[in-house]
Amino acid sequence: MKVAVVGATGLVGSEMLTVLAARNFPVTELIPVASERSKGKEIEFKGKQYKVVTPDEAIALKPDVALFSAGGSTSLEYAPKFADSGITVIDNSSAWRMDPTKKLVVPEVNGHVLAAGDKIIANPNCSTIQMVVVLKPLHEKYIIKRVVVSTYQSVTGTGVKAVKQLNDERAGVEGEKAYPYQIDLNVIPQIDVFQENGYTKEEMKMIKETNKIMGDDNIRVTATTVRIPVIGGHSESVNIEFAHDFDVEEVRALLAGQSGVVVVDDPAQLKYPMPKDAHGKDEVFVGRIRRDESQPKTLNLWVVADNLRKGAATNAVQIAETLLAKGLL
Ligand code: A2P
Ligand code: 11C
Repeated sequence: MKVAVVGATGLVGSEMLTVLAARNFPVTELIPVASERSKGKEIEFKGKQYKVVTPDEAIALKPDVALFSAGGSTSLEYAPKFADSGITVIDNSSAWRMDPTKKLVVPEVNGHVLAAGDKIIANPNCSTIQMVVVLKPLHEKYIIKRVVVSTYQSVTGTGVKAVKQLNDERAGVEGEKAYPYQIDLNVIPQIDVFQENGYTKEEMKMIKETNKIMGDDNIRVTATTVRIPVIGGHSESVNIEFAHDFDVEEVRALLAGQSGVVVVDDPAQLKYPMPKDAHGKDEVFVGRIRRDESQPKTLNLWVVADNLRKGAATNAVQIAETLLAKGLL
């Protein structure tokens, strides 16, 4: 496979290169793509050096598949141009996710929807991905009525500038700000811009994308998304109300059997998922599995994943792997 990574010099793009190599995706030729600013820069992949090209140059090189993580406007402009040239695009931006003609895919949850003719496939938002992987086996068994989620999100979700802001603040150095407030020693209850209904765009993504990926608009979701001074992964407190009652041990077994999920749940040994441990891993970690004693048929969970891995790069590469396995690439 000739593989282009659009945004190869960015945080998610470079993680895509790591994941393509680590998972041994059959890359015969890599085409690293970034803006005009980075043209000619050398990128190493599996011990070989590749020169960064612009998106227009990449189209002319005719890759089989292009993984995009270069922001919404680059995707809006270039994904259709790539697709029109016969190149399959897997897009990590929010540009195409809610387009009814585009698939929004988490392979463990709805990989089956991928079909011939899908030329632009959307990769969901990081905080949505890690939640739906956990919801899937529970919905199949008990039918989810409502989800209340609160997130604790890593600064890596914002990009290089935010990681630098946190590091600068820790070092007492003045620098460029990615957030409207100090993030070190603080918590900011705003991720992305506010919408007319008082929710942030990140919160609305979690709501709408969950319904689309799960293929069920009857699941009611409400979210509060929060930025915390952490690098390494997003954490979520997830409260789930079911139509049918459950047994906690059975829930634990269902989650342990779900592909892509690792249960870390042993309060006696102080074992629970933390972003420090999830950092650099491809799986979603779940713990603090317990009944919500305030109302019937309701469960509490704590879900952690590396937002640059399963939340972005890993999921995109898994979509490519699924296409390949189905003979669609
Ligand atoms: P560049 O490094 O040349 O600016 P991050 O999300 O970490 O900020 O990274 C964004 C990525 O998207 C970078 O690789 C960046 O390349 C790339 N990018 C930004 N604008 C464009 C563009 N117009 N065309 C191609 N790549 C772009
Ligand atoms: C964050 N979830 O942590 C965001 C980053 O729609 O892909 C990813 C934004 C997106 O800030």
